[in-house]
Amino acid sequence: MAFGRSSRSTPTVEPVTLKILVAGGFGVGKTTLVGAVSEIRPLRTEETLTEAGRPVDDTSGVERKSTTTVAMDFGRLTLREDLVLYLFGTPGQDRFWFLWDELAQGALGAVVLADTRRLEDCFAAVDYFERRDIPFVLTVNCFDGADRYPAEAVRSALDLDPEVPVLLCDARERESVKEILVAVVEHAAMLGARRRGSVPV
Ligand SMILES: Nc1nc2c(ncn2[C@@H]2O[C@H](COP(=O)(O)OP(=O)(O)O)[C@@H](O)[C@H]2O)c(=O)[nH]1
Ligand SMILES: [Mg+2]
Repeated sequence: MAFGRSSRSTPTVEPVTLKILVAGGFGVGKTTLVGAVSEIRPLRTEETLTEAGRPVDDTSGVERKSTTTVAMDFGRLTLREDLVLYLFGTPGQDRFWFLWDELAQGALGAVVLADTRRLEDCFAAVDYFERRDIPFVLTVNCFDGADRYPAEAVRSALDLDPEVPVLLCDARERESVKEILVAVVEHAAMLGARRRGSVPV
């Protein structure tokens, strides 16, 4: 990008990279959300197993199994020249809970996606982030045909802390998803500043 610029231009800075988790129940739109904003082709674990795993795994005879085991999403979004988000979709299936602690290492914050038709599917994710003090934004993915509820109704149904942002999105829309991710960064920054004592509680 800096190629051909005059020597007077500001030197390109190394961007800050932030890790954000995308959690929620199975089928709530995690893969869709990551795919909607990612600048890189979303990496799915199917591909990891078949491509990266090829030299070590002898998959002969179990090809079908190796491509259906786990679904985890990975994506990247440059919010600004100096700020890049890496998105990690947490596995929705209960049997992959053991991966969450690895994924959560170094995460700035999280998006918990919810579908108001099956709100209980996000309880586990909400609990997980609350217990570990990982900042999160509760995001209702507005499926066609699902009733709309005011944010406060969702907050009270989930018994969320008053300061947890409750937002609506369409996981298929890039701009909608971007707003959610910006909200996660801002919420985490606010909590971080408060923990450091630089803003009044
Ligand atoms: N109408 C609608 N469909 C959606 C939306 N988000 C996801 N879907 C669909 O819901 C299904 C499950 O989404 P997916 O992203 O695979 O869920 P995941 O299991 O959380 O990764 C897919 O068929 C999506 O196309 C949305 O915002 N609106
Ligand atoms: Mg998925």
